[in-house]
Amino acid sequence: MIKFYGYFRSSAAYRCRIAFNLKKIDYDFISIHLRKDGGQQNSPEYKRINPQSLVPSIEDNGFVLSQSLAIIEWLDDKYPIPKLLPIDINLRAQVRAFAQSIACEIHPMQNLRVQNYIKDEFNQDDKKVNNWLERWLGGGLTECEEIIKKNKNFNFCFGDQPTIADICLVPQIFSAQRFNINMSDMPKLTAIYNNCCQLDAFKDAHPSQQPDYE
Ligand SMILES: N[C@@H](CCC(=O)N[C@@H](CS)C(=O)NCC(=O)O)C(=O)O
Repeated sequence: MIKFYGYFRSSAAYRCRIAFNLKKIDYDFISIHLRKDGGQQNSPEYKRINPQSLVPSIEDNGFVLSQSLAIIEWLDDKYPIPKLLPIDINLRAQVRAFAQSIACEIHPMQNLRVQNYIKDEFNQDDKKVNNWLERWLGGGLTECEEIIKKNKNFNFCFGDQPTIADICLVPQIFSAQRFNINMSDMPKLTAIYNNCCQLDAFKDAHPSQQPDYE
């Protein structure tokens, strides 16, 4: 069985959980607590799995992989049904671009180690960190709303089936809610989020449903 290293609140791990669930693949979960013991992601044992000290990672018969989007595409190649990327090459590229807008532009700005660095190295208080999150999470999601506004009124970001775009969107909105980002001017993203949350694969991947939830 695939070993999956994650943490309930990690939005990158949340993406992989949704992909596992959509494809109905069981995995062996190994909890890496991001705050306990100085952050278990920094332990020498875990660094052997992921030298970047980030979750998620997977291990499958000696094959080790990190980076949630790489993991999801690997799962999609290995277990092709249901497809998480459209067949049409233009649409496929747009789905990847949207997923990367979240995973490469928005998400890194909220990372625990980035927030800690702002606080510890630049002596900023929680209010300043919240301003930072409002700028980068709120601003980034506003840009995503503009991208999705150009599409037809689909149930999901790029059609009537969830793709890696939705897989990235839902955990990002979960984080936005956690950091009190105002999304009242993002009706399209909110509607898609609500549609996704009706599906068992998304419900069961929610942080509150994980064995390490606290
Ligand atoms: N680009 C990476 C991001 C991974 C990432 O940032 N993981 C966060 C949790 S969501 C983490 O492990 N943070 C640990 C830390 O900040 O010390 C991916 O998509 O897998």
